[in-house]
Amino acid sequence: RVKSLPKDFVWGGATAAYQVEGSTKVAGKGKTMWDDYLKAQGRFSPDPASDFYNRYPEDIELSRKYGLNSIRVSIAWTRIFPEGYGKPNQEGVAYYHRLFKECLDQGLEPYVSLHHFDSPQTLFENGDWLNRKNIDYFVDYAEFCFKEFTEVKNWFTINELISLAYSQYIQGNFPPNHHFDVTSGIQAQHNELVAHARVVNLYKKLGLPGRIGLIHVIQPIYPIDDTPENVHAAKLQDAFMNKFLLDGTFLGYYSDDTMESINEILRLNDAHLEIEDGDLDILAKAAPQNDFFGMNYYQNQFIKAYHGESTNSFNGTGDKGTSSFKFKGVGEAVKKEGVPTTDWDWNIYPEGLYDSLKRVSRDYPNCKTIYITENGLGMKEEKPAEGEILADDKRIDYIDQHIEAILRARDEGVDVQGYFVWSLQDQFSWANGYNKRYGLFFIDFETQKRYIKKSALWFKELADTIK
Ligand code: BGP
Repeated sequence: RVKSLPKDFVWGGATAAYQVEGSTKVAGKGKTMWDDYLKAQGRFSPDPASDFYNRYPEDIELSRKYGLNSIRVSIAWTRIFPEGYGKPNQEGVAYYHRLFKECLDQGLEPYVSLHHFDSPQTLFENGDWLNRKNIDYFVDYAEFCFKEFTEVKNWFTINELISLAYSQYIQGNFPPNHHFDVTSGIQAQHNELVAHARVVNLYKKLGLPGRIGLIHVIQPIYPIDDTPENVHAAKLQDAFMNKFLLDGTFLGYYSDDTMESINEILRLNDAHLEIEDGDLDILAKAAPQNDFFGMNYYQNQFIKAYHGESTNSFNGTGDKGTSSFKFKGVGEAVKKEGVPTTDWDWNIYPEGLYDSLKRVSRDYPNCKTIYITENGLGMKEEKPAEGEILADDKRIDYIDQHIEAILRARDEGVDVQGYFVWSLQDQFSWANGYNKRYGLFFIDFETQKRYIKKSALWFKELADTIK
């Protein structure tokens, strides 16, 4: 369907340190909140993941060969500061210098996140983002990185603030596994926004020559029908999943309309939010200073009103029909006829991406340039025979439909400048392990051998149309 890409389009693959690097116990690295948790859970290990710590030259070479001009990576906070603060670990610092050099030497522009779900264990134990002291440590870590890694010109502070807060405290499938702990869920969102804003303000104060932004996953919420009850439920769910964070980031305050919904949710769930003196000044100062916005998009949600007790079950195995979500006083996620779903019950709905791009550019003038920083299809896939190419036509179709939606929004004036597929190569998935694959390149996790998927060839064909 999509025939060509715009001039100078950023065309990349995305990774995250903990999901690709492996080598979690080497070279002075400290533990993240996942190490002991995954061990105790006993389902899957973060080692060796994609062994990117050792094999990055190979993956970067593949990226170049298949036409990518950019790559999204994250720095593991615990490779730089094993305990989250204190003395920097020189081996970790040296590793990222080597990685960035390799990217640049191969003609790939690195887009670098400072935090991608991998809080240091020490800070996790003292409250993670719920402890305001950890915001200070994050700002210090960011400052160190800005001054050290001057070869990086494109920074993201935090990846998917909502997914982290939601998975930790609402859905309960990330450590510490709280379910519908609404106070923590909203407080973590706010505190992470303050952390982001402080880092943006610092970056601008330092007058550094690069660009900075953050990454939100947008999950557009639609009422299942137009009854007032369901329309209201969708409005509440949207405030919790999207609008609270978008307002905080790009307006620099939470609008009355947003707070009306948030307060209704808090009331119904005996929860509260604390905004400290000065927080809103920090947000207001940062809002116009974001250079760009990284939007991740996978799926939308259809919502119906729900008044019973909150319950949910998370589909971590890829068995269709096993996920459910019911949020007291807010809503219940339901499926809509005619909308296909993945094996993990995620709706396939490219129109949601188009709608989200239009919405963000219409409602948030401070949101200037947008990059789609993640989008892709998770599947179970078998290793191809030697010399054969894995035919992932479903993934190509998924990406194709979503690029089409992006280009349509762009034609209508939304400033989208690039696309990073999730994911570059197959990786370790936080709550699904190794059987949910997203990559352009298949990895046999036992031998670490890379195999080409058809989507990589398709990516290359489109890459060749970028002038
Ligand atoms: C996003 C994360 C990624 C990645 C992706 C796919 O929320 O930023 O780190 O994991 O989702 O999610 P999953 O692995 O659960 O399918």
